[in-house]
Amino acid sequence: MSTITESPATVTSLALLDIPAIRAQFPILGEMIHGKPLVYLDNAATTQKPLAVIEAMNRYYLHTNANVHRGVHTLSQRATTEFENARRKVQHFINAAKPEEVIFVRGCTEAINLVASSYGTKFIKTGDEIVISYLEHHSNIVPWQMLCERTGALLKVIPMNDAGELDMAAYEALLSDRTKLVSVVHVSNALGTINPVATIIELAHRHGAVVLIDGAQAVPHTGVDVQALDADFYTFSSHKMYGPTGIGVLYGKKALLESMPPVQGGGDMILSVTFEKTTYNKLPYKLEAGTPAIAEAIGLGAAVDYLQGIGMAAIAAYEADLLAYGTEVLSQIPGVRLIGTAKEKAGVLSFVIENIHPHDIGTILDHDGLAVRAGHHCAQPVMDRLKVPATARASFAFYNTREEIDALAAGIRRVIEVFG
Ligand code: C6P
Repeated sequence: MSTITESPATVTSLALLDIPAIRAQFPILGEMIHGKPLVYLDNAATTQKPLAVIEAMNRYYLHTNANVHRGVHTLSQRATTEFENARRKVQHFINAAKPEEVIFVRGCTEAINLVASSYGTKFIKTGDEIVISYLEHHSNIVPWQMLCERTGALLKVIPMNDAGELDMAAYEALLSDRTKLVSVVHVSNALGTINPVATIIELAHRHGAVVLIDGAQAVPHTGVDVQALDADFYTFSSHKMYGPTGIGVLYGKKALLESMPPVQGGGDMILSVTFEKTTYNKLPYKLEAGTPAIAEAIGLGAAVDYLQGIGMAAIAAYEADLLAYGTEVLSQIPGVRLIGTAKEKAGVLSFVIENIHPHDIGTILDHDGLAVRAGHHCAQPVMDRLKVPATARASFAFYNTREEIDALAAGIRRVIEVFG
């Protein structure tokens, strides 16, 4: 088995994380799968949850459960305080200027759809242009196609090279005064490419376009500062950042969110209702109709605390080491081809093996306790562009280890043996 010579920087970053102690915080990592220890390498699909998150949600249901923003009784006030504290935790985590710039939604998909349905329907007109990229997840393609169908706007796509990097010259050439909105992924889920989002935003702003960044795969792995980026909208899901499913975040600059009409009407989003006229509540409630996901918001807040306790810089450095090690180890296996070789990458290794379908790779690896994802990863245009029907994908979290990458490599060698 190969090893990589460690640079002093790598050794320092590895020393920063106490991996056995971290792993002990994730009880599920002790599961046996088909009699083998679980090696969980499907973190881009969803991450596992630490005890801190599970216990925060349990505590809420055991001691606090009540509806928020509605009751004068003690439990309701407690629930409201914890819910709004979670919003503030998220605000500070991404450095939003104000808590009301954090809108709780069901997940990244709902956040993008909310911007397309609300902002898009109000401000995008026939002949306007929306720019996305080849690297997008379907949730950052389809809502814009639906908006274009409704409005007669045009969808333009930033091309990418064979390594999975966006063609920035082509991007600049696409921008014009017709460009009203740019929506680009921060980190590709299918390939791991880290896009130069600060530059993408700056160039779009020169043309007066508003920019949404899909941060689903960025927020769990690197520090994100929405003000430094000058992002207009930034979206992500709790379940990919060690929090529960069922909740995610739409960050938006206050002035933009204020300009947006609600797309759902109901409780909590109103100030007053008569049969003649309804007046809407202030932000963030205007865009959060109905009882929110209260326990989930509290769980997300606990995930933010947990991540900040470890430190995003240490997490990014440790995962960069895992990626470098994994890239080297998998590159040495004859017949394995890595898909997505951008210079700037996060912890994703997509690969194919000659003459073996990725679903077969995934199934055989599962027999060894190795959880990877196989398929098009909800990014079919990426697969089409790189001329592969699907890939197998290992995606890392800070609880993964070099030993687990060695286990993946051994599993891949067995797959190749089985298929002769
Ligand atoms: N990617 C993956 O295995 P939701 O489903 O709303 O939580 O997240 C959607 C989404 C949006 N953007 C990006 C970049 C994503 O990676 C995802 C979800 C998962 O890659 C499930 S398809």
